[in-house]
Amino acid sequence: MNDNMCGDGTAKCDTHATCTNGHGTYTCACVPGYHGDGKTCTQDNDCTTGTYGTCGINTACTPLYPGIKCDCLKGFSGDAMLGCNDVNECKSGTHNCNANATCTNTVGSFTCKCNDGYIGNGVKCDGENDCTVHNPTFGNCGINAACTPLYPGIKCDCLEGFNGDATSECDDIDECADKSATCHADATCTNTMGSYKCACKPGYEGDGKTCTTTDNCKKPGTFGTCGPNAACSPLFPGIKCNCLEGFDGDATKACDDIDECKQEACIMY
Ligand SMILES: [Ca+2]
Ligand SMILES: [Ca+2]
Repeated sequence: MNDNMCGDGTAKCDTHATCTNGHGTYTCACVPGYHGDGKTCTQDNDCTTGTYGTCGINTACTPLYPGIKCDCLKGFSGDAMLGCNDVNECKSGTHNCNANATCTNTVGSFTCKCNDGYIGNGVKCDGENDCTVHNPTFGNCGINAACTPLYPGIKCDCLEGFNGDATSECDDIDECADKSATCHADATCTNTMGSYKCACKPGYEGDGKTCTTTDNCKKPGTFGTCGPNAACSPLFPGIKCNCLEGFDGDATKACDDIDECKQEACIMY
């Protein structure tokens, strides 16, 4: 008969239990602060056992093993052991309602509602858009003008390409006349409502802001150049070189003066 099962390692008690020998047997018992059958012991949760008292209303209990910790729930304050009361966020100023909203206290929280004339979720409240809502106080912007809401009020600006009194009417700017147009020197400018158009003059090509000649004789290097004393005629593509009157030779290189006196025709005169 083994009378020392606790001492020889045969007994299987929990590490948080005491072992007691018997005749050919043993018993396990959980130590204070733990509960169970002795083979398995679980630590007591003092929030549920009440060994260390209980927290008050509107609180949260945290077991400390041993002991408890009491905290007021969010939105409540006071002595957590005795109980916590609702915080009136509207009165304490801890609310986050918009300046143009009304705060209403609730148990554990609060609500925000935008005041009349404002739109939003209470935390963010925008004034009514006086550009879209017809407001006799602020009126409307004029013709060819853009409206910007100011909450409250409106701001009127002439559209791009227009100027004048934005509250009544903005007129088209004649960019060609006032020289603000950026057409190329070899382009013509045409005024339009709110803008202007540039078009390259005949003999030029491009978008009007940039124009290049279509005369191949005026594009040095592209098709070569005619020599001295030669005339250039544009071809499409290319160029043609001809010696000027009174000159001859290779017009693409150089034309030389014809010495008429050395010619037979001269002798006749
Ligand atoms: Ca509250
Ligand atoms: Ca214009």
